[in-house]
Amino acid sequence: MVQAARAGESMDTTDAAPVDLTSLPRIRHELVAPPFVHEHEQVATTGPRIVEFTMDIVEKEIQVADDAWLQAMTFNGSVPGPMMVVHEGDYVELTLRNPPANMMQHNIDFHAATGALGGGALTLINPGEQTVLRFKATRAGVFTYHCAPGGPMIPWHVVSGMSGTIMILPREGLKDQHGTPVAYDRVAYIGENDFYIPRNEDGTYKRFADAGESYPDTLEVMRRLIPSHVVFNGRVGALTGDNALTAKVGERVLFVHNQANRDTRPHLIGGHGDLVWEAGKFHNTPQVDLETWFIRGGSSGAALYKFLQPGLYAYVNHNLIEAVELGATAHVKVEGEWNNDLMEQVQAPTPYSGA
Ligand SMILES: [Cu+2]
Repeated sequence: MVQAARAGESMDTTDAAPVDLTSLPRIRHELVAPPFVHEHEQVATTGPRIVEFTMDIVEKEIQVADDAWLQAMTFNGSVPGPMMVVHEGDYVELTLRNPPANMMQHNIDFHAATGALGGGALTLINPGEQTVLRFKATRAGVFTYHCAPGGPMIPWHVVSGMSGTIMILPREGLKDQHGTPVAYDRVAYIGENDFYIPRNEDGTYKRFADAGESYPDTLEVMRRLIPSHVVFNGRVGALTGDNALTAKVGERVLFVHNQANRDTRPHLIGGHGDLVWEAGKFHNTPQVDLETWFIRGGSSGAALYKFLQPGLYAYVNHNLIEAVELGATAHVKVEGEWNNDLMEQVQAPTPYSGA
């Protein structure tokens, strides 16, 4: 069954001329689970470095909603996979490990990388194997990475949770539409997933013993292109209520939004995108004052917003059916002083006084 999953193309690069990077300093970052991001500099204070990361692939069941479970496949145990942050000109050196307890082959396709299917052709590993891929971060922006082990395994692994974002910052940091440097106070890393969970005849969601058992029924739902769930960070409510994101009035939050499979349209209710790199690539002039922005399936985008009012904000996919009925809603709890100049309730509701 799944062990026999068709492999992607692999590639032999052993005849290529060696490259000597021994003079470059190395730094290692431990990855942290979303919506958070490992510590990093926005403006690089050093020259290019080799930046080391390690990720374990974890196949496990996750709960997607109160009544729905998914035999998920994950980078490092989280959906989305953790965000890596480097600077343009750095080298990313990833140790990718497929623990023996897993059932399937996996790999990683970095949209930020050049050649060999984004690294996918050089990283295909069986359970019980690990590999090291190095690529040069030559383009600045937020980019999707995802598993792509070949054939029908590609969409299945992606809609089972295997995607994430790498952020490659310009060495001089971000710039606004005039070319003036801008910074952020925090990153909110949101991975949106469309899930296709099969139902029983009575309408309840099917629960499976393992991913292999779930595959035939899941494929049938996938081929109808109607997701059962569209969620942020792996689960309905992963970023609402007690799990809400937080900020203070005056703080600038960089919302990084990843969707590896399907188009989406983030909107911050009551706020805006001050600077939006809709396609996620930082050497393009950011758009200003956006109400809603578009993330193409298979990409990450970034929007910077400075919160100006306190309160509870909803950050949604503004297909509101997907936001409210299918789950694509996050909350941001913002503390600070209300500004009556920006908005004031001039009269609280009173009985209707018309004829
Ligand atoms: Cu995979």
